[in-house]
Amino acid sequence: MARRFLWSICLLLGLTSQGYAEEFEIQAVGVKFAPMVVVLQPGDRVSWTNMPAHLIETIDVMVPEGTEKIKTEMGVDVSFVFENEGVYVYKCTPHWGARMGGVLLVGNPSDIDGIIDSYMEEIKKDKSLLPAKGLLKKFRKQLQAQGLL
Ligand SMILES: [Cu+2]
Repeated sequence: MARRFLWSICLLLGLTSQGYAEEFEIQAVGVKFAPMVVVLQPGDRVSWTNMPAHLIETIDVMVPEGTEKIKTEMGVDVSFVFENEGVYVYKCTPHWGARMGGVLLVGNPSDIDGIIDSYMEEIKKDKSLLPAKGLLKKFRKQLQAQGLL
């Protein structure tokens, strides 16, 4: 009887934690996104606020395979749910020269280090991606600090 009771509790907890999606907010502050790095789980939502002169555009070669492109209109607060596990790099296109962008880690993809390395390789092939270098370096450092790498 006691065992069955415990089992029901576990089942209940398992179900509720699975159905719970979190929400994260990123604010545009000057020509930076804060926080610049967000770690989330598949199904979680990310909102970008305080976007009067900004937009979000994912970088084609720096998102998980099969991910739909995001490109928002200038000056609009937006929010998206991320389902595909992996590392997403995005930019504010008009402020890309000032390195305005950010990185999302969704879920727990295998070989995060390898993903970062492959994105760094893309930068060597395409100079317009150069601002992503600093973002990826900070991303790697933060994951190391959090014990995720
Ligand atoms: Cu901007």
